[in-house]
Amino acid sequence: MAGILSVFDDGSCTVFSTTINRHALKITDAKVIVCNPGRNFVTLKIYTDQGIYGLGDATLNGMEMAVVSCLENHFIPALIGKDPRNTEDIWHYFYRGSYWKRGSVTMAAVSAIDMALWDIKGKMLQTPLYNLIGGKSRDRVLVYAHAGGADLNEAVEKTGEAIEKGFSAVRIQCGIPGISHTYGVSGDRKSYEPAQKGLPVEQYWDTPSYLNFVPRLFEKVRQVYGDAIHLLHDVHHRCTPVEAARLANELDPYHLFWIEDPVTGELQEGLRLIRKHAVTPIAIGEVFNTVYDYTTLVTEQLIDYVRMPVSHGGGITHLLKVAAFAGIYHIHTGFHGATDLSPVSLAASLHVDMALNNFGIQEYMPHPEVVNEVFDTNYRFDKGYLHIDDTPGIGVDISEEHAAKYPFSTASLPVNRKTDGTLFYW
Ligand code: EZ4
Ligand code: CO
Repeated sequence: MAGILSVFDDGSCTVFSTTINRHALKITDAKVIVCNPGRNFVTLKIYTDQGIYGLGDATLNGMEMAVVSCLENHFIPALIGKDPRNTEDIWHYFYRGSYWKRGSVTMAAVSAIDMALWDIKGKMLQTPLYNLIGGKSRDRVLVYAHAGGADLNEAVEKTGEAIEKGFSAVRIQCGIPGISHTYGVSGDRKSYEPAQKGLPVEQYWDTPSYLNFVPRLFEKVRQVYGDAIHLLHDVHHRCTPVEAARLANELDPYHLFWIEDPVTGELQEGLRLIRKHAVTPIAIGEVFNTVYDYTTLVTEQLIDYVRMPVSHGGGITHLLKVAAFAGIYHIHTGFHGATDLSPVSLAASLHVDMALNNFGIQEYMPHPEVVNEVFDTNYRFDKGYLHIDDTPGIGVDISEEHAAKYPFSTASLPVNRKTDGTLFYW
């Protein structure tokens, strides 16, 4: 049995060689570790008086230092002395208790705290996180890969490479004739990383060219790879409701697993028009941070998948509530999993994916090898699925020594303009 060797009269017990007093546990300190093994990551480490620490991912792509400041100057001082086992109360302390609530920066900080506390809870009880939130609802987690091509042929080729690697679900993005940069396509054939060093680069966009091209892309991919493979596509917030309705309708024949962010997430009512014209499933929420961003989308059944990630949507505590709310309306999960979510986030998502009945799919963009020098992970890919082991807590550790070799370097997401110069959504 994992760990607990003896329990004493005063309630303390011995776990391996550490003696834990179960009647008292206090947060003694917390620190923020910022590193850049190929890209920036912000990791919160919370220490307790029992020698156990927990990790949370606080990375907000291109806005890292805003979250660091929120944690260091405002949240960490208020955490010291609290009992880390009270995850619900501490969540409400930082969410409900803050007059200035919601927003990406604050919620990334709340999320990191919550993740680290659940990590501590699991380590203390010597059990993987999924056992604390419902146990295993499945053996393995279906994931989707990214395939991005500069043109149609390359997109088809990259889709084939993902299938070769064992993926049964592939998100396809493709360069559009007449547009110089397209979301999801890497210029140098390396793995796609949208944040670039320094200030935001400006890119150009043309919706009519995009709308004409995308149905042809999926027609071609279906011809080449057949019906069995799950196909996904990210519109990345770039259509108006009527444009999105046209796109979703024209994609109906190719039976996509989903289209993502067909309109900007803040326009919840915009989804009504899409639903009137198409049955292509819809996923939304990678930029959301509370359940309140979802109320119309869920109660009117305007979407099929919730994408809000554990690292931006209030951590485990809040994500479980969002998933339960979605589940009542037969909506599934498809959590965000781009490379700007650290291995701590990916592992935390996998625990939630394992435990939920209404799990749908998990995004999986493998981190480059250098990231594994800094983070010690507990998941592995096999034949289209991720498997997570039974390491207690979230199960990912960080090497501060290796992290220190890769100092922070400012990077920003692009800014997008229409071809005539009008500022647009990226
Ligand atoms: O652009 O995570 O579905 N995935 C995405 C991502 C986002 C980045 C932004 O930091 O849309 O690639
Ligand atoms: Co997306």
